[in-house]
Amino acid sequence: MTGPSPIDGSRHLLKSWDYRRQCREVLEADGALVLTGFFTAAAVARVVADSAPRENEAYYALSTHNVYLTPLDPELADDHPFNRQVVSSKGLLADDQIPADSPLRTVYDDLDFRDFLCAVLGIDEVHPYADEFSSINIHFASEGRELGWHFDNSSFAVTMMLRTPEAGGTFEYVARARDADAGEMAYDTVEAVLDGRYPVETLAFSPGDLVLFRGRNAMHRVTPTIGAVSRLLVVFAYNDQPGVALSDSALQTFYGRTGGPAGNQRRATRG
Ligand SMILES: O=C(O)CCC(=O)C(=O)O
Repeated sequence: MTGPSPIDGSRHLLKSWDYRRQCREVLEADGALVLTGFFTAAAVARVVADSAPRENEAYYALSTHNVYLTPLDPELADDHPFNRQVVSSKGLLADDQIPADSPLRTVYDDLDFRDFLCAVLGIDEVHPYADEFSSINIHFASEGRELGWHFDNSSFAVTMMLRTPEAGGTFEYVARARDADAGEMAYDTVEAVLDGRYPVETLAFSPGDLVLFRGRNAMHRVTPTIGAVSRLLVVFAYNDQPGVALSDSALQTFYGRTGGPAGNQRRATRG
């Protein structure tokens, strides 16, 4: 893309170590960071104009899963928190469906943006996925569609709201529901959340806002869209190591198709 940057650099000083430190402190304290007005209004309008008419090309994956995004355990009862099923009915456009000149690519590839992410997330490097589907995705949720409660497999998520619905489409979460690195499953919390007995927080964000979120320990969902306007959101997915691609079975699950020859790519899971 040519022309003005899609990032509002006057509000978000990506190269400033002070700004990076402030952002990192918020992310560490809250498990979530919302950078208001990160994407310019012109860039949001352009991406919505490019993608909204293509909602009918979105892929809708199989819609039930457990909160851990794993296969079920037949040794456990169907109503055990590990096996409880939730519905995810959003659709998506994969990276290979996003135009080469999209402002989303300008942001995704921007080295200052990547350095900023590393500094805020406390990691050394971020790299694109080595498969052709996973790096940038656009999620669509038309009326009644939702994303069920889950923990992510990846340690961080980077998203940007493109369009909010008339109502619903609310991001709800339970921060620090578990410590995944310590092997915690948090069955009591998971059960209470699924039963609606646990207090949950909501994260408010608007078109153009960038969200950094630690979803491996925070259980989260997006409530069903209400009204005729579909919710549109971008996911920028990175790896902290180069050359990592999703496995063919994960690609089949998330995108309904697999890529070309795997070559010597490293394969990973995601969610
Ligand atoms: O739609 C959103 O706001 C968040 C998406 C999300 O949590 C996910 O893809 O795991």
